Amino acid sequence: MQSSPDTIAAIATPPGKGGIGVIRVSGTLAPSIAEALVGHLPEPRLATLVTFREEDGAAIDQGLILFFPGTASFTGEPVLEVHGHGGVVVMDLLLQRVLSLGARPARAGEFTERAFLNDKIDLAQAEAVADLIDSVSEASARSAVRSLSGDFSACLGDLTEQLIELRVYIEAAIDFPEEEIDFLADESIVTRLNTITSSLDNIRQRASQGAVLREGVSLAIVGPPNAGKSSLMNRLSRQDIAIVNEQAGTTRDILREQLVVQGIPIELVDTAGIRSTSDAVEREGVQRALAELARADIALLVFDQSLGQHGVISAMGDLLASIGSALETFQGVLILVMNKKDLVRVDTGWEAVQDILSICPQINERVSISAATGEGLERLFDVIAQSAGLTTTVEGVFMARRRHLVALDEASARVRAGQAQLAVNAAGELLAEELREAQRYIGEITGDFTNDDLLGRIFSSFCIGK
Ligand SMILES: Nc1nc2c(ncn2[C@@H]2O[C@H](COP(=O)(O)OP(=O)(O)OP(=O)(O)O)[C@@H](O)[C@H]2O)c(=O)[nH]1
Ligand SMILES: [Mg+2]
Repeated sequence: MQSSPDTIAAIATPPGKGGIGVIRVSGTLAPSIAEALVGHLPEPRLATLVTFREEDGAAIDQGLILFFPGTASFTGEPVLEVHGHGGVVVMDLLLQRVLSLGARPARAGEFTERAFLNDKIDLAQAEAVADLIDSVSEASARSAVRSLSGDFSACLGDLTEQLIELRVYIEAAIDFPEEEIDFLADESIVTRLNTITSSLDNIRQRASQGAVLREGVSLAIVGPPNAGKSSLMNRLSRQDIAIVNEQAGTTRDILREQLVVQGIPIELVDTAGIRSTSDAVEREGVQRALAELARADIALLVFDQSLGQHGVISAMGDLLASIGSALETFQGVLILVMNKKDLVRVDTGWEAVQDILSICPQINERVSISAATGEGLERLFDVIAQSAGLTTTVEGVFMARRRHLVALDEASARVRAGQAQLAVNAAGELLAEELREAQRYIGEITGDFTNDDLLGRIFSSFCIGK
């Protein structure tokens, strides 16, 4: 791969006022732009205090200039960083001056794209640049930086190495049949395949936790009217978002709020209480509640335990009668929340749980809380975090994207198919072919095998200046 002929420039700091603002320039014209802008070529990699000037010598601003020559830069091309004062007008004047010296405005993500094209970073690292900048929690920032520094890529590199070695071994055996390797009897092939599948599983687990940190999960609060869903919404988000009232059927519209629970971004959704009703508006609210349930990753099924054992079971019965199929087909994690704990001396409603579990076996977890006092909330947060797939036991989470998980799953499926070929048919050629495919899928993650469409999609989702 070679560097692109254009020299690109963009304001790299966010728009608005700031103590400083930075313009980034990358490409072969970088040295000549520096000379024209400040009168001399700055010493490489040394921050120099200079005056930036227009063509006629008029000063635009004073600031620092940094020059990274040759290929030892972020993009792999000569790079300039122009640090001026961070005002909208002065940044614009500086950028116009740089553009008049032959640079063109950079497209979104173009600096990182050049870093990738010039082999400075691989694709997973390039994506981690954007993910680090967009991180909404400390945990996601830490996992992004782990991917950015190449830990994820290094694991994938090891895996690719193992795949290649095994392929070479098998293909040699196929090409020289006189050596008569008995594929079935060759223990080393089986062992190596097992090692590969277990490292794939390990990487997949670390990456899927990173994907949760990055993409977050949607959490729907559903249940019968008056159970305290809106009170729970307000309690979880620590804000007074939803109207709470002792009237059944208070909430009709869907209410949404973003929050971060133990480092996981969560979209919290409050819904209308589910019951059969003749009120057209409320009926629409119930329809919308069901639609939210269907697309949620996690659902909190909330009941009022102060209704007592019989009351709760009857509420559950009503709910199942009107939306039973929605619960049966629900794909996510279903958490039973027994609310209004403060109103009961002993957990009376809790006794109903066994009955509820027997009529609704989809329930994965149960928690007793009081939305009014906040009791039980800590445990609910833990259960939510666990349900989001984040067990705190896994070390070294990698920031990963959906496409990485898909590629890892495909690779894993190919290796397992290969194992089956070996076990059932003792077919070396087919095993080798599956391993080749697995390697290709791993290569898609790091960008060894990718098409331009995918690259375009990935980099265009960046901001200008990255
Ligand atoms: N004592 C007590 N009261 C609660 C608790 N949670 C909710 N409530 C009360 O129960 C009533 C209903 O609460 P909401 O949060 O509006 O219930 P909802 O499930 O959103 O109701 P709909 O929107 O009508 O479906 C209100 O009077 C709340 O103050 C709780 O934990 N303890
Ligand atoms: Mg409500």
